[in-house]
Amino acid sequence: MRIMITGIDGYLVLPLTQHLASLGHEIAGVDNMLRRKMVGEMGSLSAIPIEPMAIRLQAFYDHFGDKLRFYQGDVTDYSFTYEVMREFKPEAIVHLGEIPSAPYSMINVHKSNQTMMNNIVGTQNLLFCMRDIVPDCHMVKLGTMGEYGTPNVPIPEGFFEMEYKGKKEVMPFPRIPGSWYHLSKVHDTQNIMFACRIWGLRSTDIMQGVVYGTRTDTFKDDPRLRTRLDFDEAFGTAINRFACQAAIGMALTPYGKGLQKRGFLPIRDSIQCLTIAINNPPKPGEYRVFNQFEEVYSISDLALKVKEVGDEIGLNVQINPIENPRVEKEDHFYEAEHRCLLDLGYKPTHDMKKELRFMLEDLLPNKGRISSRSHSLLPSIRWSGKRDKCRPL
Ligand code: USQ
Repeated sequence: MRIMITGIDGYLVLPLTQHLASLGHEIAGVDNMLRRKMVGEMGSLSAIPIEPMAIRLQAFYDHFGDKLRFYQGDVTDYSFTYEVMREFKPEAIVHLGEIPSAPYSMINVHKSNQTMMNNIVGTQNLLFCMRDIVPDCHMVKLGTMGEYGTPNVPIPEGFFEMEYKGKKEVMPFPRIPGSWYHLSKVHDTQNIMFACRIWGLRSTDIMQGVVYGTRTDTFKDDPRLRTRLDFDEAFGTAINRFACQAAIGMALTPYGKGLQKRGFLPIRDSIQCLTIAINNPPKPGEYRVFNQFEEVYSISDLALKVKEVGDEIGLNVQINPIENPRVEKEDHFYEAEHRCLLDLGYKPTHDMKKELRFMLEDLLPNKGRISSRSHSLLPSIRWSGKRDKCRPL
């Protein structure tokens, strides 16, 4: 299949691209190299050393042959996107080229606008190009479980049914997102749904939970193929940050009560799920939603798991809850349906401790890199708009 993938320099996308190439797909990889710049702006770097794009591409060719054409550019630039799609004519687009950070979008009006503009305009350009060039193409779009927020009722897979005067209507489940970033994904969702309804396009909108881990089966022991792992407060997810904190002997930082619950999945499962979505396209005109996560944990449970694994290898991990810089429910109901991918054959890994052990093995040799940016492990971006370091509770 001809698959266009946006964001191929990113954490999840690089190994996804490797995996799809190893299955024999032809790939157009797009990236504007923004992630490296933004993490730099946060005063941080990837805990796992990564290569410049030219070396990554060489390693790709060495292991996977000429399956990848790389296009450096920005999907918010309509002419660039149009040209790539006109030349490559994708049968599927996997759109992961968005700014993925809630804290980054909460820094100030500029970061909020940048996140909105980047995410919404990029998706719009792809939708218009699909309509005009490849109307039968399937867009697999990365949304987030955070679009739903944390309501006091179970979360279905995108839609729910309402009945009035004997007539049934299927409606999108309400979204109560927790940041400007999560809102940008809600807007994307609305726009994609509209494009499918009006133009007959087809799309799978993936509501993904928090991804973690440093390993997939695609790296082939070649360090040039490794993917990044961020730990700064904007681009590191809770569990990746906790693993980095454990590796350098810094106390783990659950925010507030730490009873916030989220759905989690290891990076290797995320790749498996996205591949399933690509291999099982919806019908023309269909917009569907998959909730993509493996297991639900509270943030405190996560911290305890990292401690357990760290202690087993002699790290003596401490946990010090700190002030919560975010405005969010700290203790709440959380139940979300996630059947679609399982029905299509997703086999969850079900071994968070094993993944955590791999992470610590990969992070310990990079202690120096993480320690050199340890300031970025303590949050200072508050949802109130103030910017000062959070204090221990
Ligand atoms: N948290 C801590 N301590 C930390 C970091 C985070 O307690 O050091 C808490 C946060 O307050 C939040 C939870 O952990 O309650 C999750 O935070 P996170 O930074 O791991 O994840 P989030 O901001 O929700 O965003 C991440 C990705 C985003 C993706 C989302 C999936 O950055 O791209 O969309 O996970 S979900 O969380 O399901 O919305």
